[in-house]
Amino acid sequence: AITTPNWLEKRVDLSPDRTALVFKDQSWTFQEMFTLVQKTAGQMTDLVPGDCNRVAVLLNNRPESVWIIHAIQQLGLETVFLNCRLTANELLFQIKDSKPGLIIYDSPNAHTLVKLEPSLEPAVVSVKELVSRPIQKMPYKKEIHLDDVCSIMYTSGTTGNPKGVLQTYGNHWWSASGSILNIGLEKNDSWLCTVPIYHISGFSILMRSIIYGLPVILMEKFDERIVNQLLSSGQVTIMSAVSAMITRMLTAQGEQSYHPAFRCLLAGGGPVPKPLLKACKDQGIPVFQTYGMTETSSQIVTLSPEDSLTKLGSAGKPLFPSQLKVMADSDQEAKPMQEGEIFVKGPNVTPGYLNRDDANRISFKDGWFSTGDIGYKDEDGFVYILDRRSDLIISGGENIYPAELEGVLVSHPSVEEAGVTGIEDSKWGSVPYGFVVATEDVKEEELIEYCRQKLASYKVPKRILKVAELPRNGANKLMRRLLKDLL
Ligand code: S0N
Ligand code: AMP
Ligand code: MG
Ligand code: MG
Ligand code: MG
Repeated sequence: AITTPNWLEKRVDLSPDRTALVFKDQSWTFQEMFTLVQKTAGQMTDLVPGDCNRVAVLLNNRPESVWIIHAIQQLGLETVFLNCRLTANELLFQIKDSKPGLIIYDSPNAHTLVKLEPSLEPAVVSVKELVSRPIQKMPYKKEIHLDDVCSIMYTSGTTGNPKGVLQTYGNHWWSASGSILNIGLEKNDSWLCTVPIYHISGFSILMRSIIYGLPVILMEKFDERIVNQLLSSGQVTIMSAVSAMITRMLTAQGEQSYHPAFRCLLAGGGPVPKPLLKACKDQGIPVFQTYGMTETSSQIVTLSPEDSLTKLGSAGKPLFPSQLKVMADSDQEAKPMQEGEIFVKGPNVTPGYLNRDDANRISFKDGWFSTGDIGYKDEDGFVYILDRRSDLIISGGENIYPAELEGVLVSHPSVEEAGVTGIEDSKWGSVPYGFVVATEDVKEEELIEYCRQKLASYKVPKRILKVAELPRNGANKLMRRLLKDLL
């Protein structure tokens, strides 16, 4: 395995006085950050049992969260990122599956942890408790092996339990390299992070910051007015966003243009509608569509600056040195303009899922990762993403799996059968609607409330409609795509 020096230490050696992080009106240099990270590591080290190499975090986008995530890396441990929007029940499986030796949470997420704690084995510590603990001498990592796992993020499948995606240091290194070889690095660059750090969209910004020596402007909560101020002030040059954010930014901004220093709006995490891209283009906003996923440690295909105007609608070409192919069927590559399933290969692609031999066998074919997404390449090799093969619903950048919601609906005593599908939505892109065959006169509100008890609120169906029967094929399989016709 390739060995490199400890990345944060290396960064501090190269550019100690550059700004590493900005949060509201506070900022920290890489040297200041390193001091806080080492202190945090010293406060954490004796909490993690010696036979355990993982720490799970349930943390909002805050400065202390950044120190903690780097401290975990300094100790040579793996970080399991827990999605702060999930309910305690939804998180339980991920914790049991990844078996962390310690869970760290911050005050905005205490309400979830309180419900979890009785059923948890690992030690749990709040950020408040952690920062007042004594500082121990700690065995920090002098070197990093690129094959070592750095982070684990859970993603669900069409059926079955969520899967922990392993992201190695090498995956992050190559992802950061591919990104910068495309958009370049300029002296005044800074990257706005208002996407959650528990998603790879956000965490990848923290890793790029260390690798490039670039300041991150961190926001705890997305607020289009504050974002627009930052983009108009010249303080931010690059931003990662999902469509739902961009729509809100445009609405709040009106005709006003952003500062010319703002040079890259990376738009991904789900479909980026062409009218939205067009609106950005018309306002002179430098939008770059990107296609990437947890399994590729963020972007794997991104439009390049020179093609951003001529290839509007395309996600671009695979970043250096990654590859992408479209398969028309299991052994036939698609011709230009012909759609098929997208496969990717490259050093930023995950080595696999945690504890999931079956899923790993199915997902990888001759070193190519099967994404489950449908798309095509045009005659010039530009990639267009059309759809998911599976029934995944992406709402505002969060994934929703119909099968999970159907399971919850059917568990209600009045519901006999349930089908869930995504319905187009101007705010979120797509939102789940439920269709149920119900035995008695149960009210829609009651079923929605029932879902609220069990599911993260972004997953709760916007409508739950009673129908006489669900569309099924000859084999009695639910035809989710026909559910729309029942509206
Ligand atoms: C869009 C966001 C900011 C909306 O959240 P907001 O406004 O903060 O809402 P809250 O105040 O928390 O809640 C209010 C009500 O809204 C509901 N709600 C919140 N989010 C959603 C949602 N997504 N869908 C539906 N409803 C939502 C709440 O539930 C609440 O409802 P009630 O009142 O009923 O309780 C927020 O959703 C957000 O941050 N989204 C982005 C998430 C994200 O980053 N996803 C990307 C995941 N994918 C990847 O990481 C791979 C791609 C990638 O890396 C990438 C992506 C983009 C750009 C670049 C890259 C890259 O490759 O580098
Ligand atoms: P996640 O599963 O949260 O890692 O998000 C990755 C998924 O988001 C991909 O597998 C795609 O289905 C979807 N996605 C990401 N980028 C795009 C894009 N530019 N256009 C359409 N879908 C996208
Ligand atoms: Mg919130
Ligand atoms: Mg997701
Ligand atoms: Mg039932």
